[in-house]
Parts: sequence; C-alpha cells; structure tokens
Amino acid sequence: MCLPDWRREYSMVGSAILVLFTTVLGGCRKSGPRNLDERTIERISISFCQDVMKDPACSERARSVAQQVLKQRLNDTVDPKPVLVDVHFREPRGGHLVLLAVGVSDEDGDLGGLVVRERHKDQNGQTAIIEEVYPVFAHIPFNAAMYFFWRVKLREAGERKNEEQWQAYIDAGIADIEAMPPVCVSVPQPGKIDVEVWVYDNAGHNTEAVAVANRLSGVGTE
Ligand SMILES: [Ca+2]
Repeated sequence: MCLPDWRREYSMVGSAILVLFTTVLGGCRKSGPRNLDERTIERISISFCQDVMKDPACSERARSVAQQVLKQRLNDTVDPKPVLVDVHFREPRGGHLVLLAVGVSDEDGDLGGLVVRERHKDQNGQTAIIEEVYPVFAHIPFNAAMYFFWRVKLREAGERKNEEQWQAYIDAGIADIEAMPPVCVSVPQPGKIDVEVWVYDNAGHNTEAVAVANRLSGVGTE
C-alpha cells in the first residue's frame, strides 16, 4: 500500500498506539518479567532516544535531554513526570501539509495535551501573548518515548484555536487521530514571533517549555 508521507507518519503513530492500548499502564516497578508489549515499548523508546541523540538537526538541548530520557527508561522505576525532548515543524515530502513533531516521554502514560504559547512583538515593541491548550493526547494512553505528529494550521492574523471543533472531538470520546482538529500555531520569526510548547499530563505535571524549531523550507525565514 502506497501512502503519502504524512499518512505513513500517522500510520506509524497509529501502530504505536495499538501497541500501547494493550500495555498495562500504571505506577508499577519496571523490574521482573516483562511481556512482549513492554519490550516493544522499550524498543520504541530506546530507538527514539538514540535517533534524537545522533540527529544533527536536533538542538544540543534536545540531544542532551534524549540522553537523560534514555537513562530514565533503563532504570528500575516508572517516572510519572513527562519530559519534552524536542518539538519542531515538519513538512512531509511532496505534500503541502505541515506537522508539529512532538518528541515526548511519559513513563506512566497519562499525557493530556500540549500548550502553545506565542509572543508576538509589533513594530512599536508591544508584545501580545497567545496561549492555547490542545488536548491532543486525550483518549490515547501511551507510555513510549517517541515522536507524535500533529496536523498544523499555520496561524493567520487574528486566528485562534477552533474551540467548537476541539470540544466536539473530546466529546466523541475516542482516539481518532484523523478526526482530530489541527493545532493552530504560528511559524516562529526571529525578533518578531517566539513560539514555545510544553506538554502536560492528567496528574498536573508540566514539562519545561521548549521553543519550536522551524524546519520548514522557505517559511518564516527572511
Ligand atoms: Ca505522567
């Protein structure tokens, strides 16, 4: 089956989610016999960390955090605090779609969503703040460290999150990644628009805020 790049990326995510649905989640220790699903989760997580650590496109911070996450993944306990490793825009080959790649680890698998916070500076030096909450992990109990790819609507002047669409998605009560509304986010522009993202879980943990790296060709650059 030949899928466009973004569908293949979504399919990868979907496969991981199926694995994760069959995994018993919780605050148990990681020692002792592991079933196949746990080993699969571990393989996905180790592979993700190693890929980030050797990816020259990732920031020095991201590579360093990936190394810390790898150590966490291989120790003997479940850390309930999520860690945001990397976040960047991704532009699949041959398409006009923009994805927000969010590389995150949460060992007890209770992620809730992400927060987009933007600072827009106008010509007079005035700063406007936009902060929006996107429950992208709702209905998705996953505990692997990996990249998730969320569909993006590049923000136009005055545009905001579509609250009605997001509420309808939450009310539907199922994990349907293709029915999920897009995340509305601006492309960062040095000196004009700063964009950062952090991730939260359902226990009230927040990761640190991480600046979104712009890997889009010819967008947001001057
Ligand atoms: Ca957690």
